[in-house]
Amino acid sequence: MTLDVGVIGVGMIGQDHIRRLTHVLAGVRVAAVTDVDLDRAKSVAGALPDAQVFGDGAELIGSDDVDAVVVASIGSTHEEYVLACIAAGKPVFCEKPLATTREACDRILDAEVAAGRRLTMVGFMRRYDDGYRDMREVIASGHIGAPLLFHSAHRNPSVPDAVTSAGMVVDTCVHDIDTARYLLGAEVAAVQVAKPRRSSRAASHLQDPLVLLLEMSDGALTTVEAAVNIGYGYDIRGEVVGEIGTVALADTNRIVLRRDGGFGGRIPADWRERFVRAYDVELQAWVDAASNGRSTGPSAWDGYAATVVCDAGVEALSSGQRVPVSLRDRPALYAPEA
Ligand code: NAD
Ligand code: ISE
Repeated sequence: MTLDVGVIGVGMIGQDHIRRLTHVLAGVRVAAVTDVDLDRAKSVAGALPDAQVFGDGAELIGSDDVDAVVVASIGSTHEEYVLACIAAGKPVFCEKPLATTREACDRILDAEVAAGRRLTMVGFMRRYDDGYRDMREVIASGHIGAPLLFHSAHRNPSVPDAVTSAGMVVDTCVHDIDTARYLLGAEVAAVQVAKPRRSSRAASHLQDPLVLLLEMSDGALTTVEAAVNIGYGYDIRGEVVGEIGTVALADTNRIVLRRDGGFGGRIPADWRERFVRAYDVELQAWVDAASNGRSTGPSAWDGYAATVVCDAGVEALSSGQRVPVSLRDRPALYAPEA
């Protein structure tokens, strides 16, 4: 069986996901696309074997020619599309964030709980990265003892001027927040933000770099360094310190080059390159589950928890205070997968 997928939002990641759905993954094809920029949607569809262009997301979701939906439009539009997919009973893969406010995420949780089944998967692709998966396995095996600290560094080479300091928290650190929950198996209980000396490469309105301190519900601590004008490449680092050992992401190179009295390797240019395999594995898992009428992976609950922590992070950034995080009770629908 081939899963007919409709893609809403055909910007950078929408086009990258269309490429993998069309040329890399099995059991799926892109049957429909839409974008508020209809010319862009038409041009993307023109390069596909047989994709319809819909005038808007609601039409695409309602079409009998669409079995399942990828939402890759800007974050503020996600709630509307995810709720429409749940109402239509269609599996939806929603790029992060699940939604941009706690209230919007609440509405999505309420809708899924009322539907009585999970339909939403959130695009936290790091959970499908071999390195993070191995780290999690090591932690779970007890090899390093109880985890005490997680240090995460999230460095982007540069960002457009439109990016704000709050945006660095909700758009960039959201991945590290989810990774902390995934690796440590605990929720975030409180957030503080430290503001180091600013990079001279950053726009004048930007607190770059910034450091989040996340207090986890079991007492462990996470530090998140976000830097978005680091210049030298897209660099993702992570290390968990346990009672008797540590486990860290290794450098991702396959080769080491030696010449001119030095040695080195390549640093990825951006998230597409660094996480290319993780995105492939993530979307294949979604396709396989959706084809069997199931959902899998990061759930609406994970999306909700990350957004609530981001809200607290933004408050801590502006107030300079420690901000406690309070989550609603987790519905039984979102009990961790066995
Ligand atoms: P982008 O700006 O390149 O593309 C967004 C697209 O959405 C544009 O084509 C825009 O016209 C379209 N759009 C805007 N409003 C719309 C609407 N109401 N209906 C339909 N389409 C609409 O942005 P991007 O970098 O591709 O990011 C898209 C989403 O993916 C964001 O939520 C972002 O956070 C997420 N993202 C995730 C990762 C990751 O690593 N998982 C990486 C990049 C982006
Ligand atoms: C982008 O939206 C992503 O999700 C990338 O994974 C992240 O590294 C980048 O900072 C964000 O802008």
